[in-house]
Amino acid sequence: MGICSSTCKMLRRVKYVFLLLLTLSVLAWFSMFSGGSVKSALAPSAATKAVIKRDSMQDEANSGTSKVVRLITPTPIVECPKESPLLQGAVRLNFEPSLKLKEVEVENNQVTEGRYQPSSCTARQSVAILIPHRSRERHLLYLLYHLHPFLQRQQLHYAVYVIQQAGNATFNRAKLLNVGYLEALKDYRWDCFIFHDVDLVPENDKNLYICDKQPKHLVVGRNATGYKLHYKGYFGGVTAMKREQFRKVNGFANTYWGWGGEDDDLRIRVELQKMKIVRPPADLARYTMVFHKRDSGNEVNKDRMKLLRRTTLVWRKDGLNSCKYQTISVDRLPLYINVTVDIGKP
Ligand code: UD2
Ligand code: MN
Repeated sequence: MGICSSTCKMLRRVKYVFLLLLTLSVLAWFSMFSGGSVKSALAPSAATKAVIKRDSMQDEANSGTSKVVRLITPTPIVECPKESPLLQGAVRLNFEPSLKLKEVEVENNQVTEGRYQPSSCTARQSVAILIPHRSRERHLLYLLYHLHPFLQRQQLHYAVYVIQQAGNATFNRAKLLNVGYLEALKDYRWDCFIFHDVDLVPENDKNLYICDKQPKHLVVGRNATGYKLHYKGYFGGVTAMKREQFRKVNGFANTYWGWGGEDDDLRIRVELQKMKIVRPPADLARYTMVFHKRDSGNEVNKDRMKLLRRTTLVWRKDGLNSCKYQTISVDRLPLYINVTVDIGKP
């Protein structure tokens, strides 16, 4: 009995130890299980993954043929107000000779690959800024310096495209802008396009870079012309057209090589479609044009008057639908998308 009782005691102790171990292992299992569920709450759930995938597919679908799939930050639900509270009106422009690209990049660190969208609200329009360019680096720097904060104060979703004409053949502003339109649509289904000279800096941020029901001419006046409209029907410098408006007129003519005429040609196209050019009030639509001489390779186009007389006959076959070019490179730089292109020669 004495022996039995000590054996029974030992057996009981073993039982307790066993029970304790069992409890501990159950607790361990439980904690592992709940740890897993915390992790899974942080990781995208199947539903979230589906949303992300749909967003990126949407982005890809919008981007036409583009292979680049980017996850853009989720768009806030609230639409931005009609008038941005960030506007300042007339702004002081600054053309500091020592300005460096790096400084402009640092000041605009919310711009990624030339693109920006407000974080607190959904922009009312998505706008592509198209800048035709060759060998005007200084002008481009001043424009980027002023334009990025200007567009951000207007609470726009936007991207800046610089379309560089490769080679030394005669410059063709209009064809470069057609290329810009076609290339930008490969990235995103922009609502509105701003065709923008590199040397024109807007002086008032109430001159809105959005498209209206009618094509809009944004440069009523500039310093060089005493801020007066150049001539009736003038449609040069900076213009805004909706995606559909520009497609309807078949874009710019591709056949204007050298200086002049291409802007008047676009006005004729617009009028042929019974559209009417609108302008913001003169006190807002003011620009400073950085001083320059006529560039070599952009001599006056002596044929421009002759070409303008044919616009009515040829606009259907000379334009976006006949724009042939070879893209040399598309570089997504911090502050703009640089499209270098071979557009041929006259
Ligand atoms: C006027 C128009 C411009 C256009 C041009 C005739 C205004 C304010 N602007 O500009 O829109 O109709 O006449 O073609 O009325 N460029 C280069 N590199 C070159 C040559 C031109 O980048 O070598 C680009 C640049 O964006 C420049 C634009 O083409 O701003 C127009 O050329 P411009 O500035 O020499 O002509 P401008 O000031 O007479
Ligand atoms: Mn100019």
